[in-house]
This record gives sequence, structure tokens and C-alpha cells, in this order.
Amino acid sequence: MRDAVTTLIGTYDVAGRYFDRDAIERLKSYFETGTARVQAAAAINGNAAAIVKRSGSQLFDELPELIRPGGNAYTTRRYAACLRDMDYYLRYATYALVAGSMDVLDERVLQGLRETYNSLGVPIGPTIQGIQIMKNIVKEQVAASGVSDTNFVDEPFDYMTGELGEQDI
Ligand SMILES: CCC1=C(C)/C(=C/C2=NC(=C\c3[nH]c(/C=C4\NC(=O)[C@H](C)[C@H]4CC)c(C)c3CCC(=O)O)/C(CCC(=O)O)=C2C)NC1=O
Repeated sequence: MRDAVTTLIGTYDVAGRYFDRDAIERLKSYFETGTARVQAAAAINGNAAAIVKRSGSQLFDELPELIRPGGNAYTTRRYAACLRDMDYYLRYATYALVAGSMDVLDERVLQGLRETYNSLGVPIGPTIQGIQIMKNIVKEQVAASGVSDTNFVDEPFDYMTGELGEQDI
């Protein structure tokens, strides 16, 4: 698992090079945004259960068929599995935000996920919708905690939905 700094070091070490201007710019940006990223993580940690609950409620309001007989989140067990998945997405998004790297998502969340979902009939489109709902709720929370520019919060959520939605070739 890598963060923004170890990734950069890896790249330059393979080439046997000192950091150039580009690398320095990236390091600067990583450290300059550090406080906001940590503050976002704190805002999420303090509200994680509520964020997951609200995201689930909004998803099931928008797509009530998910929790009706025949829906993938129908029955208490599957409803709970769905919210647990949302909680995974939130927790790992927080790690990726702090790391400034999406590597943890590839390694711990996305690997084999689409195959698992397909084999269990977990619908991908609604999962993507749920992650996007959660992104917007998280951004509200992060903004409310005093972070002025919350655009960086998009990245891990958009990364997960992009990877999940990718079509097989
Ligand atoms: C940390 C990385 C990680 C992830 C991401 C993960 C996902 C994951 N979600 C699963 C199931 C599931 N996932 C869902 C999710 C949903 N159903 C819907 O209709 C909604 C659209 C959606 C919620 C938003 C459901 C309902 C199941 C249970 C499916 C079943 O057993 O029939 C399963 C199958 C095994 C199990 O039930 O625990 C895995 C592995 N597991 C992991 O370890």
C-alpha cells in the first residue's frame, strides 16, 4: 500500500533520479493540502455512522425497489450487508484521502469486487448511485467542519465508482 510520497519516491528511485521540479510541485501540493485532508478525515470519523445511515436512506428513497421483495437489499441480512458495504466505502475513502493516493482502494476494496457483485447479483448501478450520494453528504460534513474547498473529497468516491462502472473489454 502506497501514499503520495512513497509512490513518488518509488518512481524516482526506479529511474535513479533526484526529485525534479515536477516532483517538488507534487510534494508541495501534498503537504499544503495535508491539513485539509486530515480535517476531512476527522469530520468523517466523527460522523461515520450517521453518514452511512443517511446515505442508505437516501439511496432507498431514490430506488425503493432495492428493499422490496426481489430487490438485492431485501431481507434484513442483505439490507445490513448493503449498509456494511457503504461503511467500507466510507472508511477506505478516508484512508485514500489521508494518503493522497488511491492505491489503498485498488488493493483493499476494488480487487475482485465487480466479480463478487456480479456473482451475488448485487447491482452495480445502484451501488454507484449510493457511493455518489455518500460523496455529497461527506462534502457537506467536511464543509461544515470549516474546510473551504472540498473538491479534493471527490477523488476517492469518483475513483471507486469509475472502477466499479468500468465495462469489461
Ligand atoms: C473492504 C472491502 C470489501 C468490500 C467492498 C466487500 C463487499 C462485499 N459485499 C458483499 C455482499 C453484499 N453487498 C450488498 C450490497 C448492496 N445491495 C444492494 O442492492 C445495494 C445497491 C448495495 C448497497 C449499496 C448486498 C445486499 C450483499 C449481500 C448479497 C447476498 O449475500 O445475497 C460481499 C459478499 C460477502 C458478504 O456478504 O460479506 C462482499 C465481499 N467486502 C469487503 O471485504
